[in-house]
Amino acid sequence: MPDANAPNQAAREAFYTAIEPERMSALWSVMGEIITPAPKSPCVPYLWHYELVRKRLMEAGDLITAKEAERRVLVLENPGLRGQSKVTTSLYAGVQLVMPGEVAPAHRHTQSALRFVLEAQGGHTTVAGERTEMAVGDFVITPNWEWHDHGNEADEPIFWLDGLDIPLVQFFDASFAEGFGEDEQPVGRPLGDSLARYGANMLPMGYEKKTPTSPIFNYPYERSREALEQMRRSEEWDPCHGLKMRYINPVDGGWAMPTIGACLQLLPQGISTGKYRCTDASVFVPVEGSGRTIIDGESFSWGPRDIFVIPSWREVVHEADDDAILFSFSDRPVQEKLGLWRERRGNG
Ligand code: 1HN
Repeated sequence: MPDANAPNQAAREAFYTAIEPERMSALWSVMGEIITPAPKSPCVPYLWHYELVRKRLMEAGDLITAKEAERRVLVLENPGLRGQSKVTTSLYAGVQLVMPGEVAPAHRHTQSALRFVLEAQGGHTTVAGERTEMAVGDFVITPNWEWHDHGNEADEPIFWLDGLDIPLVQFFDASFAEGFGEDEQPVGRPLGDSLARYGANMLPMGYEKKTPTSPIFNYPYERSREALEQMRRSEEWDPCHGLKMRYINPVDGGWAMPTIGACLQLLPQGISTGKYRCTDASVFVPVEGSGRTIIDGESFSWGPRDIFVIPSWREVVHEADDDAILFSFSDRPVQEKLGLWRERRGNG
């Protein structure tokens, strides 16, 4: 930071004023703000209680149909990023409601989406000609530029969390979108086709990787939960994460989506995790259990379906009152590809 009491300070100020209309500025007066010694984000920690989000969504259900809204979603906007429709600097989150009998019409866009199902008695999404039924805890992917529509033929409303890479696509000025022209796209494959083809630790002979996104588009909760239950028997807990698994693309073992990394973790009853920080801001959704997460000393108590955000490089401790299962997502795949991702355990 240059000395504000320098003998020629007035001349310096005059110089800055002179070059401003010439669209130049002095790096030395802004360098400390743009190259920080550690991440310094306007994104802040926050928690949305599911009960409140659900109540507001039901009110929205009386005000507008899914078809009229195109997507009936309440955006979860980070209080530090107001007016930007962002939950973190790089990601978007919202909660979507589809009422019985409704359809959210088919469209496609260059933003990739994930769904994490919060409440469902039925309901489906169709992606690229294949339909999948949605059950609580399922992790469902809509790859970029694939047609997708949602429907609910059950008697109860369906709610899910949407996570999209909207701010990343915006950053690159690479947004394209179009409607299909009909409410629903034709279904050309049987239910469960992708999971059978790609989710059984086998690949069809001659399979060639053509896209960066996993060919599995519904990772059923039942299976992921069972994996964690089986693993816990070995009692090899990570001090900072309990038991944490990442959803993978079975074609290459990488993340299931190129821009968003998703994980499911088990925190055993009574755990208080070791201090941890990392450069990827994350959105967390507890599925089972209750506890609290302490972010830079501030405690956020959570139960099933609450949604909270941890910004980059904040010190985090999780405490579970009973066995807890947490889903989370972040931009970690992007940071890893760019060689930016870092973590730190313990103090520091
Ligand atoms: C979208 O297409 C969905 O398909 C949800 O359900 C949320 C937010 C912004 C832009 C597109 C969906 C969205 C979205």
